[in-house]
Amino acid sequence: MPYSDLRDFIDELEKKKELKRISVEVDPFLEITEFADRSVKNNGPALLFEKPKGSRVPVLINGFASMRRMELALEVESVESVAQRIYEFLEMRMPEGLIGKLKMLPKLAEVGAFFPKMVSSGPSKDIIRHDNFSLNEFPILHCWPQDGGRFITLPMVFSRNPDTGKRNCGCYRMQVYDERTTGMHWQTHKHGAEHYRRLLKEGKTKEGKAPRMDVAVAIGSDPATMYSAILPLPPDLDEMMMAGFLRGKPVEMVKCEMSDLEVPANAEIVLEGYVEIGENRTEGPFGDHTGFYSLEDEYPVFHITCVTQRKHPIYATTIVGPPPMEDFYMGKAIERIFLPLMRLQLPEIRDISMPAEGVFHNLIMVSIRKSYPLHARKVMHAIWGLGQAMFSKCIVVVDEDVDVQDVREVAWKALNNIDPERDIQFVLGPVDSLDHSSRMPNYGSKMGIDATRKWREEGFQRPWPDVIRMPDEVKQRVNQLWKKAGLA
Ligand SMILES: Cc1cc2nc3c(=O)[nH]c(=O)nc-3n(C[C@H](O)[C@H](O)[C@H](O)COP(=O)(O)O)c2cc1C
Ligand SMILES: [Mn+2]
Repeated sequence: MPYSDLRDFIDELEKKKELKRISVEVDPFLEITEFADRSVKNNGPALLFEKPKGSRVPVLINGFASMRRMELALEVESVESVAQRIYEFLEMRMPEGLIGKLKMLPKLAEVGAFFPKMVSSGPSKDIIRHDNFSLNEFPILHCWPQDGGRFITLPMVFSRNPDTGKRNCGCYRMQVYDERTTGMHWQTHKHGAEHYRRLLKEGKTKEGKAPRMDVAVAIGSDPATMYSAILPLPPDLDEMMMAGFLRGKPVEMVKCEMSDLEVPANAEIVLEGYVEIGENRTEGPFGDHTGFYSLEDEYPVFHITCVTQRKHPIYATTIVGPPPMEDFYMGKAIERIFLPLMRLQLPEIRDISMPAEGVFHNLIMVSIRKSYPLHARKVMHAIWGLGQAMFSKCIVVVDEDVDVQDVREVAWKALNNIDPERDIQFVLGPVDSLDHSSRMPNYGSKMGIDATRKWREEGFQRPWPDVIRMPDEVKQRVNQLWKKAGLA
């Protein structure tokens, strides 16, 4: 049964002993971060702070912060099975003949069953406030000492593409400026930023006013719906449809009070408002998922005009910081879920891995079935052209016999296999907005390392040695002798 909302998920986490209620008073100013950081680094449970200092609203953190909790969130035994389901869908081509087509019908009906469904109301409308609301009521974290303020860290930010009318939902952090104003940290490559740019291009309205972009922010929902906000989907592909696919049931949406946007009916808290086109304000610094503070920068401003919420809402949040944090597990699940999609374009890919220390964009290790000269270079360039994988600062390509989930094996084999001057490819291109080393924001270089075995057709004339391995029969003989020798 799909989770009906956040509290349903919390109940399940509690049943599975994956959640700890914290009844002592803890301060959202730094203290909750320290709790969450220690817990995730010690494989601890999700935490529900019942008495955050200064607020009556409880705080959920680390709900996704282990592979087990990711599996519970997505209601699967292993996240690989999500990948398998996606793969089966993508494999689905119109078969020949009437019988074949008829057999397809149930699958197609299933596709229809994922589309979000409009409902007239829901718990997110329990309380509707056009005035007398304040962000100060909520236990919004001040995460790290040098942060520019308090940040909403796990929002689902809804907007519409002004040209196609298609919905987008992305997770972009929001710095609290005052009781009704926040930052809107959609980085330049993200879909929210693209919607904004399109409106910016339109310029002033007929009345000579700056156009406003309607934005609605939902905080806390069932876990698959929350998770869909971070998925790197193509533009105009509705995250709510993906959420419906993940949970196996349509997401129920309600219309906003102030705009024609829609938000999940089961949301805990909804902030409705607008972004004034052309208005920017300094955002940051913020202790980021790179483990460093991201620098101050100019970002749009979100003005809240209405708050709708449950009677007793729960505030869902996360922290990022030195890895591994909760977002590592969310990202690891993306790695697993998106591999079959990547393989659809690049069937030569066997596996990929983004170790925690690489904070996603800094390092991706790829094993391929190499079939032609410079094949590894082709794979690098393809990855640099593939959605948010464009940010990959360092791509290491190895042969298919290398297990990329084992960083030590990759380091050992790759370092042996490379002649650096020959095998390293530098390119210029867009880089992650969080990269503090690039010469300019969003502009920098990337490195691909071809660590595959080199071929004659690639100009390599020397023999290539084998990896050392003991034959199995010798191992078995020694197994016997080992005991006889008294080595237990
Ligand atoms: C905890 C967390 C916080 C994030 N914060 C931001 C952020 O502040 N700005 C941003 O552009 N992306 C942020 N992301 C990444 C985006 O959510 C992700 O790139 C997503 O695919 C964006 O959606 P979009 O492709 O519809 O734009 C964050 C991800 C996580 C897991
Ligand atoms: Mn999107």
